[in-house]
Amino acid sequence: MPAEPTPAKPAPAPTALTPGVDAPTWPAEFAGRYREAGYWRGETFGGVLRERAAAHPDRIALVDPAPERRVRTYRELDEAADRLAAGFAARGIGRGDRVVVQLPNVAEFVEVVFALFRIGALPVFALPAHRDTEILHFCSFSEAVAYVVPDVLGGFDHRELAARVRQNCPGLKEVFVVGEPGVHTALSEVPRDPSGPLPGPEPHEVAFLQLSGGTTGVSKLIPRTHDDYVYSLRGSNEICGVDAGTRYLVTLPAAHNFPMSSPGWLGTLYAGGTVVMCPGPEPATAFALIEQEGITLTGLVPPLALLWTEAAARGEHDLSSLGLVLVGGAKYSEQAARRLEPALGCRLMQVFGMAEGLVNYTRLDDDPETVVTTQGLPISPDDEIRIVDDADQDVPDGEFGHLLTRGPYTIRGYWRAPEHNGRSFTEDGFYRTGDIVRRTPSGHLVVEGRAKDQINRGGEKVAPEEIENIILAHPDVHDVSLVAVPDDFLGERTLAHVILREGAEPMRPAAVKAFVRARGVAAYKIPDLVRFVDAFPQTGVGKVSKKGLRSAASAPEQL
Ligand code: OOB
Repeated sequence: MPAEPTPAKPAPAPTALTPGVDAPTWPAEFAGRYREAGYWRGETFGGVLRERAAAHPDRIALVDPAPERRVRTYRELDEAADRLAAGFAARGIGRGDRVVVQLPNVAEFVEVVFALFRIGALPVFALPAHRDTEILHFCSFSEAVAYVVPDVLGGFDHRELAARVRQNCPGLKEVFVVGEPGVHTALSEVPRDPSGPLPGPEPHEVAFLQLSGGTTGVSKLIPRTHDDYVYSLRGSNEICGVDAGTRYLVTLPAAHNFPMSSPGWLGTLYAGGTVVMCPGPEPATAFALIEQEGITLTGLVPPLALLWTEAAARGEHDLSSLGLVLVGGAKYSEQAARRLEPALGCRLMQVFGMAEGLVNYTRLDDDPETVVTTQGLPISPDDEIRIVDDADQDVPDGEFGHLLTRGPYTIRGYWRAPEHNGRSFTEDGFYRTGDIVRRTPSGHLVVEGRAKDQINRGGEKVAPEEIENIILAHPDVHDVSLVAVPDDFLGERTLAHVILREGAEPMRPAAVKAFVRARGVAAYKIPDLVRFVDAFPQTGVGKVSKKGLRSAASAPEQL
């Protein structure tokens, strides 16, 4: 009998990435340990959706309530992801390619992201608030081949932004628009005929790039793998009791790590639950949806938790389906935390997480004092926590220090940033979080402050250097320093101290703000306050003393 011809092995899919170079990864010894412990199970996002669609095709995966209610079952979401993946592939998007996704909380967000996961292309998660400066940086630094935008959002035309970015970023071949495309391509026009199975990614590969809050001039990109992120979802689901009956409201921007994975919309889909997109976080919109959709779970930043607590007291909506609200992203004051459960009639859980990895939660069986006074325990028994002094020596138990961490879902380095990685990670791979914490006898972490040069404006992170560099470009500005000032609502606001050049005409604060706005940055980064000064306080070694500026700013006679 003639021998069967051996089928030709498919050629390995080309990938533009060099593992371990673009994205530093875990040493083999650690990866082996994490697999053996059952944290990394070889799942991919595309594969998970496929399995859920096979197991319960008709269950509702996704609800997009506005402008008219649209519903996707697991089967429909799975098929939509396949068709769009084929369409993207036909437009030349391949495995390892980067695609900047800047969409609000709409069903298309989830479809686009799963289509890219199926191809093995990497979404780069921009926030809807980002503007020219940030988007151009994400597109050029990640060498993105495509950019996905809404048409107009909150009166801002993202198609015009995309056209400007395209002019300055020749590698960007495609712009896909959800809605009216203008000069670009409508997402709905991307061909949807599946052309056969695509070579999907491997579980150890990078799945997407998240954004760091940033401490330097530009945001760093955070490479997360399927293996590590899926583990953080499973761990979060277990802690928060997420299951097929969970109805999660995506209140914060879907692109942020907190509503994505803590446990977020991805955790909810992993568990076979239902994700409901919230078009705006204000109580009027969100409360109506909680009532209509029987929402059981959501996540909020502290300023929103305050607003919700106050609004719930008015009793205009039935919020009784809500079982648990997570609050995190910035320090939640103990006084505010005490008021949430009685006002909303549900449980509170604090979450202290970071896009780089480590996530801590208070637990459902913690006593109520622990829930309102701490920021929780890590997800994993293999999350290693060190609390150290300025010389990297461990501080005695219970004392404050810098939080360092290493573990099965904390990155070992930023995307293409070897120099920065040298500063942000210890030689043995611990991430320097920049947070100052102490540990209680039960192991719960309490966030006491921050050593990193970052301002946390109610969960939205501002890197002072980024904004200082923009203001310095003003011809009349000699020097500038951006600091945080305490704020009852946001926790912190930004204050720019500006020294004008000799002989420059006096300037108004509004002119500085307008200058920053005109350079095209997210609105939350525009200084809240501007003060003109003749000189900055100096530290002992002649550096600008940000501490001096902060305390001068909070002195009552100066405000
Ligand atoms: C979350 O992620 P990022 O990457 O926007 O910001 C991380 C930083 C932390 O290093 C810390 O400085 C601050 O935000 N932070 C908190 C906090 N949660 C985050 N500071 C005090 N108390 C908290 N509860 O913000 C994030 C990611 C996943 C889940 C939740 C939040």
